[in-house]
Amino acid sequence: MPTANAPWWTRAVVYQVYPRSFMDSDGDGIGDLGGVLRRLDHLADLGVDVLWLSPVYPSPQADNGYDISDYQDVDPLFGSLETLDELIDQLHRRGMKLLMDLVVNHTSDQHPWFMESRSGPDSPKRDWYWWRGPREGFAAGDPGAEPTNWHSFFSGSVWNLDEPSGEYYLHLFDRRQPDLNWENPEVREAIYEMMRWWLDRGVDGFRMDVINMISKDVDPDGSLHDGPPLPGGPYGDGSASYLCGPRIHEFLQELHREVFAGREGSFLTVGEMPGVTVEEARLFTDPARAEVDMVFQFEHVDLDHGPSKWDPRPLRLLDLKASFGRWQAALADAGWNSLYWDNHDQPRAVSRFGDDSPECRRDSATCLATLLHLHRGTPYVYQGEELGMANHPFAGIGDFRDIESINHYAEARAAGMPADALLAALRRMSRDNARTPVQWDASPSAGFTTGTPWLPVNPDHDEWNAAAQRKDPRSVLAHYRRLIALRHEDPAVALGDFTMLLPAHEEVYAFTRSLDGTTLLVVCNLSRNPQPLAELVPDAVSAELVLGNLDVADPAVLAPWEARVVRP
Ligand code: ISL
Repeated sequence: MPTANAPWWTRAVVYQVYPRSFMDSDGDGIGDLGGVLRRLDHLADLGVDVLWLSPVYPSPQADNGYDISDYQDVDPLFGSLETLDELIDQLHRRGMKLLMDLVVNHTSDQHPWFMESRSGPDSPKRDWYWWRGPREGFAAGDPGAEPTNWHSFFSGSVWNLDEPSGEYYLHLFDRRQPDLNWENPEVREAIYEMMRWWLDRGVDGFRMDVINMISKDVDPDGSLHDGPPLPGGPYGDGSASYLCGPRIHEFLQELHREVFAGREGSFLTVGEMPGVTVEEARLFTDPARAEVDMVFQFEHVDLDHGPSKWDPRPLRLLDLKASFGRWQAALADAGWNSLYWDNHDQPRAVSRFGDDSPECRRDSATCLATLLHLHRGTPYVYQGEELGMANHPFAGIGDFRDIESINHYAEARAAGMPADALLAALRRMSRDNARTPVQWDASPSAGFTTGTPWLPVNPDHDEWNAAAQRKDPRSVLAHYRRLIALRHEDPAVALGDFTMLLPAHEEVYAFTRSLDGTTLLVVCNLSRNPQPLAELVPDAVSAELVLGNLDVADPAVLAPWEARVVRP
């Protein structure tokens, strides 16, 4: 990425709103667009540039809106198209942009496209989805008759039998989320038309849900193939057939051409890409190829568990350094990184990678933030992360609402896994940790709603809330504000070259960012142990402090969870 003429989003910070849990304006216990409008000053005060809005479209809410039944409207649960227009307008007045969530790998099974497709094998939209007969030698409905052995992200088979036609349809996620068939050009054109409609309405870009799954590896005769068997069950791993499939680059280039080419404006596209490799990411984000501006990759959030996310393990800092270091290097001269710890699918970073004990919570949250925001790439802040919100103390399985958690528990219990072990994994890894209401103040419902919140507020909100932090210059919130301002002020934060230091140190994460002869040195102590900075990075000791998360007690020692950005 050349420094001159670098796109606007290299200097931007994106804030993700998960509307259901952000702010409720009508007392039904579910956040809504009216609530987002009421809290825009929080975003402006933080200094973020872009709001990414998780889905607000009409939806049966099987997966909290990631199951869309109408792409061109707003669910009454959240407001109306008029409220959304008001949001676009209010954001633009404050100099912010709006990124819509684009979920086009699949629709809801209640989308008119799917209802038409399901009406029978002769439907003109039959081929808009993936319909297949039972496996050869099997009758529809027989155990093992599914066309392939792939396991769904949300448990069970990816195939659901439609009794009347005796055919199965594909759903990589829940059975209420059938996959669209991007091989069909009519499907692609319908999607591009819908995207152009949103841009005409004034939105500034899209976060593209599981966009690297839209191209499936299908034979010319329509066959799809089994994947290698997964341990402990009848299913296989189909990912080789749907992650970055054969036509993915072609589809994204076509999308870019059909939707953005020749359009006036400054847009942002970010593709969510589970399982994407750094080599592929470089291709996706090379501006010369005109596919997407950046991708969400998952390598760093996959480091603290085994092959399944439900098998959590402690993060080893060396693994994190190796991973981030590789992504920084590989996208240094072409392509661009997105930077995140948290989103609506991930447990809270302070509980997961930091230390949410009372002594370390504030310092580890601000240390992690400093580490991430000083990398080269565009940082994403997930609602509540800027307050140091932590995982929720879920008591039992009845407290969880997420389809992924609930399905996994049922499947694993049926396979004989003990309830205690399952609950322990859910408490650490469930997506519901990210989805408890934002903690605005210390009142009983944390200022989120006047009704009963759809997911309980974290009991720690009496201490950890925005109102308290706004008044406190040492708060996590104040620290995020400073980090975001620093990116806006200092071009080296946005565009400087990245060099990893101390790659083999197990507790200190250190690196430099250099641009046009100026250098920033970043040192972060990701542990409870004081670190001899004078020995480790002598240059950092007497350097000018640009930003730090603690009052420096001893310049030669990096205190537990201390982070410093200095100019040597
Ligand atoms: O959350 C995950 C970790 O277990 C992933 O498997 C997640 O489902 C994957 O990252 C895709 O996420 C996106 O698509 C899903 C939706 O449920 C997620 O909320 C969304 O971010 C299906 O639309």
